[in-house]
Amino acid sequence: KAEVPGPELEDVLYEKAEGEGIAKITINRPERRNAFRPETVKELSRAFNEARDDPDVGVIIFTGQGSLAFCSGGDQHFRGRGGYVGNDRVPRLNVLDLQVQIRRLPKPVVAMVAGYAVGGGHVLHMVCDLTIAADNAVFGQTGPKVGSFDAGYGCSIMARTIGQKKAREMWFLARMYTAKEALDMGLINTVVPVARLEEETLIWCREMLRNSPMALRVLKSSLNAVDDGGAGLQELGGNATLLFYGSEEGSEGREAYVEGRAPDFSKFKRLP
Ligand code: 2NE
Repeated sequence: KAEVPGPELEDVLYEKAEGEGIAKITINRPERRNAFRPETVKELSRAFNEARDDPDVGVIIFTGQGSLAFCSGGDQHFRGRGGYVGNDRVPRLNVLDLQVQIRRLPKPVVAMVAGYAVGGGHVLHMVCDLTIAADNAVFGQTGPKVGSFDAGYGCSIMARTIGQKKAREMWFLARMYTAKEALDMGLINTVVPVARLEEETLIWCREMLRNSPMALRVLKSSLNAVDDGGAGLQELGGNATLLFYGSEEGSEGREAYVEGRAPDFSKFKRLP
């Protein structure tokens, strides 16, 4: 178990494998199939921020407690007019902000799915970089059955991942799909027996951790940029600035300013 600054977490568990570079964030509401309420999402956001800011963390596993569900979406008992209503009585759809946070987090986020990943829970696994599923996993969008939909990333990332026809099928019919079907349509990366889920997820995480963190960071933002428009380019551009600040050429500009002299960029080649 690791600490997340601020009030104690109630709906979420945050753990770090010491010396491994892996953080694990778990939705801990198994009695509701890990459905989220506004407070759950706020806690998830804090945990993801902690994992992002921690230089020892290179990969994040996102999962649900128990083997019956990854996440069953928004907790319908908390749904009001205008969104999900939390302790402050304000209706909100703060899970959309969490999706953006995971999408832009500059480290790989791996969804580890056992049981149901449905509704808003299905969108959460889709915004993760990889999905490792147990053979008991079930995937689907239930929104149209309960008077809801996610017309943001819930549609755009899905269509990009499995294609327009399959995405329309998944949303319009609101069927459930087995792990094998999800694998066949390219919705997830692999399927393993439920007893081996964590072991297999760790193998994938460790393999990524052996690779260059900067390469993974830039690749994630580049894969996002294709679909995320101006925000995607801003994310990719930020990585270019980050790399430039580490270069001699970038440093020359700063040093010249601090030293009160004109910068000398003449020694830096204009590469073809
Ligand atoms: C997930 C599923 C298929 C599981 O079925 P099963 O048979 O394994 O369990 P059961 O008995 O349905 O659920 C166990 C307990 O969890 C609660 C149930 O009400 C039940 O409670 P008790 O009767 O024991 O008291 N539970 C499960 N999911 C819940 C939920 N989402 N909200 C509140 N309570 C929930 C089955 O439970 C199911 O179909 N669940 C509903 C899935 C769903 O429709 N989710 C919302 C989609 S909309 C959404 O997430 C969304 C969006 O569209 C846009 C923005 C933000 C969110």
